[in-house]
Parts: sequence; structure tokens; C-alpha cells
Amino acid sequence: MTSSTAAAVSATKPGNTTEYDAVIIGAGVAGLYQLYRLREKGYKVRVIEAGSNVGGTWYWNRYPGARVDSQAYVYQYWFSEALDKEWNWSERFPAQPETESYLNFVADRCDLRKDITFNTRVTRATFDEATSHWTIETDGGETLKTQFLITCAGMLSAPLTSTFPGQETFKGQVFHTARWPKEPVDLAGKRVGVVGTGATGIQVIQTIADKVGHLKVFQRTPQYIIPMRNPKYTDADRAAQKAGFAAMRERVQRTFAGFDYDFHPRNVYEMSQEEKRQVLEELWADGSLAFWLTAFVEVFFDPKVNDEVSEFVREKMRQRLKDPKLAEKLIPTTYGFGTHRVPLETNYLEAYLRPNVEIVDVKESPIVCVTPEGVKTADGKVHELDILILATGFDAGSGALTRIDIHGRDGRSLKDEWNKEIRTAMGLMVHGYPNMFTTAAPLAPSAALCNMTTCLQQQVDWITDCIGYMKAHDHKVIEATKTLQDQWVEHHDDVANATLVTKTDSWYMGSNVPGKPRRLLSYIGGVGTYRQKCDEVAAKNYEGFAFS
Ligand code: NA7
Repeated sequence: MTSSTAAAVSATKPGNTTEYDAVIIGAGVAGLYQLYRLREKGYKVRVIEAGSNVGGTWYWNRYPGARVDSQAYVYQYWFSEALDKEWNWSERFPAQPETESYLNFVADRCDLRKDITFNTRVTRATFDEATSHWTIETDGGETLKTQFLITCAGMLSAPLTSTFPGQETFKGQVFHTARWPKEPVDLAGKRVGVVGTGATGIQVIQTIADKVGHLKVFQRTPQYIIPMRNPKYTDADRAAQKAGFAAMRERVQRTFAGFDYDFHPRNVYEMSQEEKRQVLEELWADGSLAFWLTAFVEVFFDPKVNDEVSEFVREKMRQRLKDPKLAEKLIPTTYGFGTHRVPLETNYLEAYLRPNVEIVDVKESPIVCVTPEGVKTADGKVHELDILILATGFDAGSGALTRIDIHGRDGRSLKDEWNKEIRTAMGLMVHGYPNMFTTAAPLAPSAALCNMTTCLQQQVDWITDCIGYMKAHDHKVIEATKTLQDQWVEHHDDVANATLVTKTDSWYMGSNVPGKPRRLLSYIGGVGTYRQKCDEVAAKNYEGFAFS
């Protein structure tokens, strides 16, 4: 038995306390890589994972039609070219099982499982000022002591499962998309309701429309959409991707959103209508988020440019929705394109042309409650259902951490603080919580506006280097200063408030959770810029962070 396996075994016994250099919460994209990096440096590390297996988002979100919206060749790890050589993606935007398999493959090849405790949730984490260590408590009754706590709990991992009063009285089955069962769900011939038309709802609706008896879509806000172009990869495609591994690893680090593409280099104000149209048509044909994240940067800032691009998308949607009544329901008019997450889709609009699919406008007549028979709307109607699917989203960015009882210096509670105002120092630490590093936390690009694998790996690398620096300089404690945090929040807000994103309600702004303080969750200054700022801080001996 290795020493880490021995520690793992003893830590899983209730009542035992084991000491670690680092405890990581979560075994998704970030947690697996963080474990790999710290173990590589010889630290004693334990990962606590709520699921029964690795994968994070790709473990939990196994609903029908779940699929990644980033191209496979950028949604991957960069630390090992050997791994890349061994793994073969089947298509440009793989479905959930393939991405989950990839993360299992990495966990197996790097022998990561032996340091992960599965089926266990961290319930409480307390910083002890006398020892400068964290005490971590789990729902399995274990207690772990650790110098560093690293949260890799995901930015979309706290699902809003109890959306409506009366859900428990429903005679049929209720599923939240992020808690979809592993066993198959029989939808054939059933009366199915889907609440929510975000990126998730769209994937579900387009996938199950032809499999269910009758589908009612409860829509509050229609979406701008981009048709996904998802060719199968050939051996030649894969060979080219593998040959370009090193160049791609470099490229994604510096772009606006961590993809291989970046904004159009030409000034939109100097382009003719025809030239603009040509750029938009070319990007539309690409069938990826490039249409959103590479057309014109002004889409994010200038209402006039945003209007033009919004109208382009509306026109494309109108061409597919020949019925004017449907078009009126499904084409957004009250907010601008790209001011919240733009979903990719495949035959989503066509699903509504089917005779067994019905749209229920719950802006007009909101959902009041769930009854034993189905969903009751404000007009008094009960929509009778056998299965209710909640694609109602997440308490994003902050929810994963506020659902854990985290106490920092002087007993302060992260939940209480973030319930008033969500503040972090570069999304990497929170003032008052020494030796706690965060990934995918608010006010970094990894909270939303990023190809997640790019941003998570950057944060993990920064954290690993920082811990290495501390060990080399014999520092025991690190804490983000209030000054750094204040400056970062101010900078973050300055950049955010210049954009149209802050003028639109969505989970990006926290406005999907009643009472959540409003602030853009994700840093929108760009992935490349954020990386540069993080690197500068590190180069200046972690300026803004206090050591002792
Ligand atoms: P989202 O994008 O937060 O979408 C949630 C959807 O659920 C959205 O259409 C909401 O309408 C709808 N919703 C939520 N509550 C209600 C109520 N009470 N009544 C009616 N409709 C409701 O979550 P997703 O899971 O789709 O996507 C999250 C991210 O995961 C996505 O952006 C990708 O990055 C991956 P609303 O818009 O609030 O009117």
C-alpha cells in the first residue's frame, strides 16, 4: 500500500483525522488537474468528490442531448502530449458520454483515483488561526486537516432543483437536468414538460421532441441560437490536430475566450454593410461560438452594432420558422444578441414545427406551482404531465461554495459575506480566507466567459506555482490583502459595466437566483489579459498577497 493509499483509507473512516498538504473539493476538469500537479510536486493531497466517479459537470449532466459547445480539440488538457496522442475525438462537439470517457481516461492513465474519496460531500471547512490549517468535515463523518484548501467545485454545479412549490406532490417523475439518473428514463409515448430554454433546455428539447408522446415547453425567455456544425472527425483531421498540439496549447492561452479564435481584426466602423454581412455569413457557416466570440468585439459594447448582429440572427431564425406566431414566440426582441450565453443547436427550432410539440408562454402566464397532475400556470390551467424536466439552471459561480459552510479568519462565513456581496481577489482567493485557493469562482473568466478547460488549467497552474513559491520561501500562510481584493473588484466592475452584458438578466449576472447580489460573475477583460495580470502578480513575488 502506498502512503497516499494508506492515508485515503484512514481518512474514509468516520472519526479519523488525517493531515494533508492540500485538500481539493471536486474531481472535475480542474480538480483532476490540480491533483495531478500537486502530486507531481510530491505533496500529500486528497480530493473529496460528491459523485461516484470523476468528471464533474460531465458526470452530473447526463440528460438527453447533453453535449459540449467547445470544439473537442480545445476542450482538453494540455499537460501531456502523450495523452493527446492516445485519445481520439470522434466529432467536433462530442456528446456528454465521450467527454466523460475522456476525463475517466485521464484519471486512469494518471492513476488519479487512489487519492479521491468518492460519494462524499464537504459540509464544512474552518480555518484555524492557531495552527494556520483548515479543518474539513464531510457528510461521511470524516475530518481532514490540511494546510491548503483548493476549491475545484465548478461554476455550474449547484443546480436549482426546487424551483416550484408542490414539486413533491407530483404523481409523475421530476428530473433536474443536472441530476439526471444513470438508468435510462423511458420517455416514449409520455406527456413530458420541459421548463427552461437555456443552453440545457435547448439540447433536451431538440433531442426528445421526436421520442415523447407530447412535449410542452414552458418558455419564459426565448434565445438567440447558432446552428451547430458538427462533422465527424476523420483520421486525417485527428492527425492534423495532434500535429498542432503544441501550437494550439499556446494559442488558446491568449485569446479573448480561451478558444483558438479571436475577434475580427478589422474595425467594424470602417466596414461597409456588405463587408460586415460577409464576415457574419462566414462565421455563421462555421457553426460554432465563433459567431459570438470572434465577429465584432463591439457586439459587447455598442448597442448599434449589437442591434445589427441581433437582427442578422433574428433573420436567420425567421427563415426557419415560417409560422409568424411561432416566430413571435421564439425570436428574442427584448435583449441583445450575446449579452448572455448563446447556445449552439441542431434542429431546435424545427422541433416546434412538430405536431406533438407545444410552447407555453410562461412570461405571459407564469408557473404558479406543480400539482399532482402537472404544472399549474397563472391563468388557472393545469398542464397535465407524466414527466417534468427542470432545465432551470444553477446558482452559478458562488453557489458551489455557499452551499458549503466555509469559515475563515475570525469565524467569518463565506456564505454570509457572499449573500451580501460577491467579492474575490482575481477569483483566486477571498480576503479573510487564508490558504484557500479557488478555481471557477466569481470574478475570474473561469466563472463563465471562457472555454472552461483553458481557464481552469491556467488557474490550477497559478495555484500550483504559488504553493511552490511558498514552500521554497518557507511561508506557511498566504492571504489576499483587502487592498488587492478592492482593486480587483473595482477593475472587474469597470470592465463589466462598460459592456451590455450587465444590462441583461441571466445567470451571468446572478439574476436567476432570487436575492442573489447582482454582479457580473465572470471577468470579461479577456482570458489572455487575465492570464497576463495573474502572471504579473506572480512575477512580482505575488504582489497583493500577504505571506507569513
Ligand atoms: P440557464 O441558462 O440558467 O437557463 C435556465 C432556464 O430556465 C431559462 O430559460 C430560464 O428562464 C428558465 N427558468 C428558470 N426558472 C424559471 C421559472 N420559474 N419559470 C420559467 N422558466 C424558468 O441554465 P442552463 O442549464 O440552460 O444553462 C446553464 C449553462 O450550462 C449554460 O449557459 C452553459 O454554459 C452550460 P429565464 O431566462 O430566466 O427567463
